[in-house]
Amino acid sequence: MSRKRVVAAAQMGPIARSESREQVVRRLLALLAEAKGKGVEFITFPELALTTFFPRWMMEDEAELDSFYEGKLPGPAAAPLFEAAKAAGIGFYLGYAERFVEAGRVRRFNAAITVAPSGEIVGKYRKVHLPGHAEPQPDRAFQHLEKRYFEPGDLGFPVFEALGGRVGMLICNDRRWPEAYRVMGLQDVELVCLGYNTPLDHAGHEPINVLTGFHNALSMQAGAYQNASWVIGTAKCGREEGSLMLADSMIIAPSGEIVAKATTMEDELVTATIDLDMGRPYKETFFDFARHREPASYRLLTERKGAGDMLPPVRGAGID
Ligand code: ING
Repeated sequence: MSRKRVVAAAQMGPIARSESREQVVRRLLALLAEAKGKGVEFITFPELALTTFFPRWMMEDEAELDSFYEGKLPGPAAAPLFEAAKAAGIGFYLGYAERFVEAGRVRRFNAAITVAPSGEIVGKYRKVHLPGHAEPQPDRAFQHLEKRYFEPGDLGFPVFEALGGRVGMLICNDRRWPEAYRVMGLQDVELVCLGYNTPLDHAGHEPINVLTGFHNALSMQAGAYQNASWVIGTAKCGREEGSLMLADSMIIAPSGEIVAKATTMEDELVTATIDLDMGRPYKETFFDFARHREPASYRLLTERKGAGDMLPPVRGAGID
């Protein structure tokens, strides 16, 4: 018996700074309606899907900054999306900026939730890998201040039951870090959902900037293949408040093959029928982690943050 599911990447074009949450939610509802018409069971929306990508600006005024965050979801603006999805029996991943006060301290995370077709929130994730800077950088057309506006995620990389399989989440820059997929791979993940906002000028080096699309696909295809999992990557894209961001939303199989991809830089529903059993043959042969991985040789992965000195040769290697 195969576990086939119809899924979608609900790509969004630019969200203007002046666009209200109600206006944005109307766009999400239109994508949901299109998904319903196509028999879609699960939708991945982008990172920070309710507002413009605000880390591109330095903001001193805390009230202005707070205006881009949500408290507990669903708030009043997002409620219609949750209601319509439940009525349609469609589950979804939604990226948003999370703000709350804990022990008198304001906490801010770049977060995402997964809602089951039943309407129940079954997964919560906070972005671990924050790119960019904490302080504004000189000579940049746009800032990238995620290290200023968010804390690194403190929930690890959870995997949970949804769609009759094992589902996990990443957010944007996480997709470039193999450890992130592997922690979920070690929980037998079968579908990784992620949203991204990827400015084409982020690296500040043109030879790298021109490869943004290649690096996007490379990262997600590698993560999918090396963990024998499906990956849905959904962009918020286009020229958003002057900043041009990558589109290329795509759905990738455990084989690493791209099975569906966006062709516009606007709101676009990218759909595919995926078989959650497709990763099984990989996990039973050369990616059978229990048979082939050797964690005793990987200690440096958790002992070191940055690259450092070479390790001394192991005794008895014959070269000491
Ligand atoms: N954005 C970008 C991303 O990881 C970036 C930052 C762009 C990093 C291009 C490297 C190259 O896709 C977010 N929001 O993480």
